[in-house]
Amino acid sequence: MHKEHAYISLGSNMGDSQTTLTLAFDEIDNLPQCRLLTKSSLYLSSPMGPENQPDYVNAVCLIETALEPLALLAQLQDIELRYGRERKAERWGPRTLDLDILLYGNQTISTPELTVPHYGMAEREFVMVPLFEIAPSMIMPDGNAIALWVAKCNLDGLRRLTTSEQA
Ligand code: PH2
Ligand code: MG
Ligand code: MG
Repeated sequence: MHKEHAYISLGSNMGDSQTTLTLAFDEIDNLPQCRLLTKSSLYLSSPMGPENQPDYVNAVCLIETALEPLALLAQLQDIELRYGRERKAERWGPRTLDLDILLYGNQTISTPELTVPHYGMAEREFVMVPLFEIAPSMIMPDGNAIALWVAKCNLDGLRRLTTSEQA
């Protein structure tokens, strides 16, 4: 069975976000043909987009999977729905759980449903910092070291939750 490595971002700012993300790691590990290899710490993060919404809890994980990208996306969306996700028109609005595929092997995917590498990841400190935590020597799709991408991020609104703070 052919397996690929994929990086997934997790985010939540409605309900008990820390518990949701902790459970979501297990849900991902329990998906068919998926195994969770590494997870980052949880981070508290100021909202990107509309400011009148709660702070987010964000994290990133690495999985090994035999699912094709669109099948993986469907499974992640199924988890989102089971955790109360409602699709709203407002862009970047609050959500109980958001699971995005950041990278899938070294594939470039451009379909109406899915864009990989994730289009906004380079500018998002709440993605790049947890990714750097679990993959500090990764070479990014543009050929640069991940450390260079992180160095370009604004880290002001981001804080790693300490072990005693984590749910
Ligand atoms: N997700 C969004 C919009 N804004 N802001 C932070 N800090 N973290 C997120 O995960 C996030 C966001 C839509 O996906
Ligand atoms: Mg998202
Ligand atoms: Mg999403």
